[in-house]
Amino acid sequence: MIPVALTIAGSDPSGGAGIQADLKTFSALKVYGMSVITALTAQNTQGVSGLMEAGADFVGQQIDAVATDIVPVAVKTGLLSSSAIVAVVAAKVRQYGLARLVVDPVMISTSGSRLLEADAIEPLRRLLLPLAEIVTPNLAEARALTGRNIRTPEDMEEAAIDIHSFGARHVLIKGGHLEGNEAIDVFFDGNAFTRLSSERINTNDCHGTGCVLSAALAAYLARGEPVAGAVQLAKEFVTGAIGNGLRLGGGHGPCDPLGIVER
Ligand code: PXL
Repeated sequence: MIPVALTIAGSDPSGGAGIQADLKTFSALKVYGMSVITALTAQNTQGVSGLMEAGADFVGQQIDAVATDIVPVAVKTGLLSSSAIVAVVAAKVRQYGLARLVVDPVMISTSGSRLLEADAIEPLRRLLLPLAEIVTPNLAEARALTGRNIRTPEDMEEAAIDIHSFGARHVLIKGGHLEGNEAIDVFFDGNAFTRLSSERINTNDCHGTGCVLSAALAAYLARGEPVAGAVQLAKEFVTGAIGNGLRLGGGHGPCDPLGIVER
């Protein structure tokens, strides 16, 4: 049986991030992908020019349709847009007992557009993080979730303890935006920290990196990997996707989850 994963996220018509990046990643990892769409964005490599939300009830209806027919082994959430969508996603995850939940707490696009309303951060922390097997904030998202200033890997560890205390069972804080030659991520399982380090790849073509990482995590969890192993494999996968960045468009080209040697 093919493993099945579900992404609950927004559409990026330029194909680099969001639902499109997630489905490419699932396919590259030989996982059957399903997609519940929370919002349409109008965007390209240069920025987001519009966002149109699906009604929260209709997001719930999409989840009902898939979860009552093909039960996903792992689920990821990406762009959720509003507190009403956060609330319905959390309620449906509970209703269907969807385990192996990866929460990518998407807040602001690389180009600076708000993708989660400010008043949805608190519901995301209170309703969704307690259901998460793992949550994958970048530095700005970890700051927004904890109120901490984060400048060093030690600060990232302090923030990971806070985020774990909100109920997420594992925390992966992505340090790609830290200064320095290395990209250091901090993984916390509630007991111990692991630092995952990779050489910084000098590229502007990294649109969709966060989406690909969280989708790869969901794919490896769907394939039955334990969380710590899935984190290592997903980090390798996204590093490959960034190394494969495509020089497309006039802004940040997409990273490419396809064409990576499969493990
Ligand atoms: O990477 C965050 C993200 C998630 N989902 C959608 C996006 C973006 C960033 O642009 O467009 C749809």
